Amino acid sequence: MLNFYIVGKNIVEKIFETHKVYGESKAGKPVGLRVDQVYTQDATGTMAWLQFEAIGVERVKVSLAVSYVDHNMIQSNYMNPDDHLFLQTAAARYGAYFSKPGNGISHQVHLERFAAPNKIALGTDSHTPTGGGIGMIAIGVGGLDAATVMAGAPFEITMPQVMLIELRSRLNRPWVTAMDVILEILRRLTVRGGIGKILEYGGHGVRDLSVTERATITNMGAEIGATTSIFPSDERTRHYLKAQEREIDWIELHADEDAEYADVLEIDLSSVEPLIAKPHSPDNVVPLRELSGTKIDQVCIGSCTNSSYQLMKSVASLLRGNSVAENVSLLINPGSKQVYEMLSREGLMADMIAAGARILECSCGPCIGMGGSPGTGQISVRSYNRNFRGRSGNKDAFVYLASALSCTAVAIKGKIVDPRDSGLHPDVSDEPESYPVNDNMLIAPKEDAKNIKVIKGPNIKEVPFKGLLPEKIEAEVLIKLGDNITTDEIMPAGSAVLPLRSNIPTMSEFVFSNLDSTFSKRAKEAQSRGGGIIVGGDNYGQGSSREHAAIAPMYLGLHTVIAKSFARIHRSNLINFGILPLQFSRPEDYDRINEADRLLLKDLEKSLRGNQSYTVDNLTRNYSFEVFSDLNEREKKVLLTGGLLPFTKKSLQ
Ligand code: MIC
Ligand code: SF4
Repeated sequence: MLNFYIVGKNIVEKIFETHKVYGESKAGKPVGLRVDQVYTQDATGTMAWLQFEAIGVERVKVSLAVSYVDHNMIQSNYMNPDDHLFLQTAAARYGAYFSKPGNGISHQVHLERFAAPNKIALGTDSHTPTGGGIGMIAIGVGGLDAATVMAGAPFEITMPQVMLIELRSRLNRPWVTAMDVILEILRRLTVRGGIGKILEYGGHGVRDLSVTERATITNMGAEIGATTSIFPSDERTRHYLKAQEREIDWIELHADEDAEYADVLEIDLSSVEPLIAKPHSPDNVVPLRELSGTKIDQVCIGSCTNSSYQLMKSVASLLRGNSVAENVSLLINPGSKQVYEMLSREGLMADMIAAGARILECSCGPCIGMGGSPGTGQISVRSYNRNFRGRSGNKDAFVYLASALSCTAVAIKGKIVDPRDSGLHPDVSDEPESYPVNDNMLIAPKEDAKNIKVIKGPNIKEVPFKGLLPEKIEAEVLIKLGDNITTDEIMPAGSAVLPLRSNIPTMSEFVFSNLDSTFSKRAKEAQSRGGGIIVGGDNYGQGSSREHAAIAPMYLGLHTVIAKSFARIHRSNLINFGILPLQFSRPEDYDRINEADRLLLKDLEKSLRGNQSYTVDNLTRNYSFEVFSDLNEREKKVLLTGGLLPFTKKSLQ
């Protein structure tokens, strides 16, 4: 007799199964997925939409596409407003919603207005997993990946392992928040602990968290290196969607009782305490009390991680009747127009202003160095998600990350304090019964759009491409780097560089500029001698999804990156732009290479089609070593076709 034993499914498997176009949703196997929603933000979106245009289809083919403007908001010359107009006209022409500058940070607005359980969304930003708070698989990708999916291709991913984060008990409110939970997980798993994984939340503790609190946790799963994070969809999810007048989008979604997971991490919510991440990495986490007494200069509250109405209301309650300390500058960027409007109507904004806060528009702002940079040697405590050196716009500043409530207490006291000993008492409220829904800054796609002209300002240049994979590479090691190099280090952001996102030739001058100001000059010189190679450690390219960190070095003549391991999005971006990501077969060989060594790799196509092992001759030091690539069949084809754009054009023909 046949004995059928059907194993229960976790949430990730359930969603992947209903969206599978080809392949297997088994860890390590490539799987092609039908995507329901794609969204872009302006800093990565100009490239994405230029690439969409280059693919040459008439209209986006996914059910929902949204183009947000939230990063490049400072209009100190023509560049950013020109980009905004390009994005608005491209959205109108190709069938996407356009979220006007001022409507809010993409992830917050998307959660409010579009995210829904059981859907799959891609976003051209690493914090797209924010949507996991509502029970959606939401994955951050590079612009070209998003463009190809909008043009009708499935999204292919190597199926990650699913790790259960089992939440028990309840938070010790008022001072312990969702931000402390994710900092605790970062402390335990580090910035590499989530690589190749999706974090699925479960356990009774889930009920203690509202949707926006869950979204704080899934948002910052990006810092763990996870592909995405997801919560179940339950009555609290229904409540949130109902309050957003979208109850129709609700469906219940839970893991089966006997679902299986590759790994389990238990978190007892009641034992989490107020935490803080020290410079210059989000996993450098300690209890806040350990830093008590440290004098600070700036506090920033908001960002896509912590700017829900529920949270901002508690922040306002702390500020009511208090003053920001003399030595502190407090900046607040509400996450969306909806949140901003609610705070204003209820007088909560007045409490913030009266206390001495500087209110910024609804945008990323200081989080990405778009204004609000701290001064030299200054300490800034932020409710944001990243504190990489230099990201604030000043590499000589020290950025700490803590919850919005801890940030507020610290701003009032002028120094780091354990908020539980601050003598302050925040009001803790639940999510409201209804949100004011006013989508007047969200422009719906036009029906008859064929004659709409896409307007490109003079700063918008064509996207460069690499061309076919050469038979051999003989090139120079331009730079040798350590572990966890961020895309902020490869291609810095900030108010000077961000407006160049549509202009690779000019932007490429800034590659690695915070680490080595001679890099772009040296790379250009090396071009006449065969081009360049980058040598990296573990987790090369962590952080932002910006494909500029691949395109700009490529423009400067980069052929390959040899690293100990790669972060997911950056690895895909390299492949998409025809750059071969190679890994040391023996990590010790990393130690033997030096900057300026000349390396030779032969028979690239043969090795790539064969066992993906390559011999590298170090011509300067006269020895050889082995490296490998771990490309799946599609990635091999992409590289052999000269990158994802020509590959997609060919496959859509
Ligand atoms: C970031 O937080 O680093 C950014 C800026 O939002 C990036 C996107 C970008 O570089 O444009 C991200 O998270 O992907
Ligand atoms: Fe914007 Fe900062 Fe969020 Fe990135 S992390 S989307 S820069 S608010």
